[in-house]
Amino acid sequence: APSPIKVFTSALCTTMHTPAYEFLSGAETQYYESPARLEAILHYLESNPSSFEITEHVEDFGYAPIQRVHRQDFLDYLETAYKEWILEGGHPNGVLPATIPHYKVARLGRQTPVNTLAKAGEYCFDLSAVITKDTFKAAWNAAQVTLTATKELVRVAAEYEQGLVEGTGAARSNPPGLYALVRPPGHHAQSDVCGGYCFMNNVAIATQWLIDQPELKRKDGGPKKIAILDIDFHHGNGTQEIFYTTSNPLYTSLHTRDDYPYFTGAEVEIGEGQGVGFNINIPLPQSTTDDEYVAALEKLIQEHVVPYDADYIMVSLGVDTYKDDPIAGFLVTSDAYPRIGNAIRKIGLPTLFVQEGGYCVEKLGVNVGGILQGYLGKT
Ligand code: OKP
Ligand code: ZN
Repeated sequence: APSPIKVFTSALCTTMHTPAYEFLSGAETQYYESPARLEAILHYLESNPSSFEITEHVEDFGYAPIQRVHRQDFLDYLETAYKEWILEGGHPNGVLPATIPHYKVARLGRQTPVNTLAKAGEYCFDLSAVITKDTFKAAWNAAQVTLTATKELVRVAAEYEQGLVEGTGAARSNPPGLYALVRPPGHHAQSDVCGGYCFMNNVAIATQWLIDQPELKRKDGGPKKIAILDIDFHHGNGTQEIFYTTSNPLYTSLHTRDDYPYFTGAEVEIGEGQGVGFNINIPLPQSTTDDEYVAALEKLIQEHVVPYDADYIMVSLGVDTYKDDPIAGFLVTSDAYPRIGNAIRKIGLPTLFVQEGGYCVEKLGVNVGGILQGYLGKT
């Protein structure tokens, strides 16, 4: 039988970064990326103790792994923006831009942003990434929780490999699974711009950390290879950008072709330089059903993820594919999630699931839980 999934989270994920509102279609609405999301998932996991082992133990990996992925000027901005905003008379809900350097304007000439509002526009691409007094700390915490889970991934993966060699441990059909239950999410955060509720790219930071570990090597002496599977409804423009010119990791994404973030996620975005062929976008129509989604995922896995021959799988886990998601959603029902988890299990590699989106709070537990249970082979 598979071991329970180790879940890494922290109380700070629910107490920090709580903007009161955002703007959707010009209207002031509740902030959908809320602590209630995390609480709902945690509640589901706690009521299924045979499948999940929850820990709030968080190690401090410091600043270096974050600096490997994000530019220092951007990080400094995230850390200081709110204080400066308030000093300049900004609204206490948090920092939001008023003017964003649209490319048609920016090509007329670029100036180094010094003004508070100019910086808000320079470092943010939409109106959903509200910076509050503790947003930097919240994003930092989410990254550290994800890194803690990643360190454990290395340990269980080594155990699993040993088991396979000796034929005594888990069979190929029961690869170990871990889950970082974090917020704010990360996959829209690029190296130097926040947006889409994301400030620091948790999956990118953890992936780069794995690649950077000097003692973690493949048989050929090269760094471990990671395949990222982004199953959030939205395209992960941040993760794509961060790894666009490298062949490790492989970035793969299934996402809406018709919705946010609109300007990225096309199939023709295949990577650049060394990265050509290592960025795989599969845009899907709004009408995508359970069967169509699972078929697209299985095809992506067979054609791209398996041939890549990775050592670890990182899943950007969003369940905003769900049909009743208030800001997103295909026609996907709760029945699809265990099937999705099962398809990922069949890759047969140690996998870290990292929480991204999903906003239908009432169904978040059963939907996220469905993927994880499916990964455990419980369908
Ligand atoms: C973050 B994640 C769409 C409104 C878009 C921002 C959405 C960010 C999604 N109607 N607002 O990928 O779940
Ligand atoms: Zn999303």
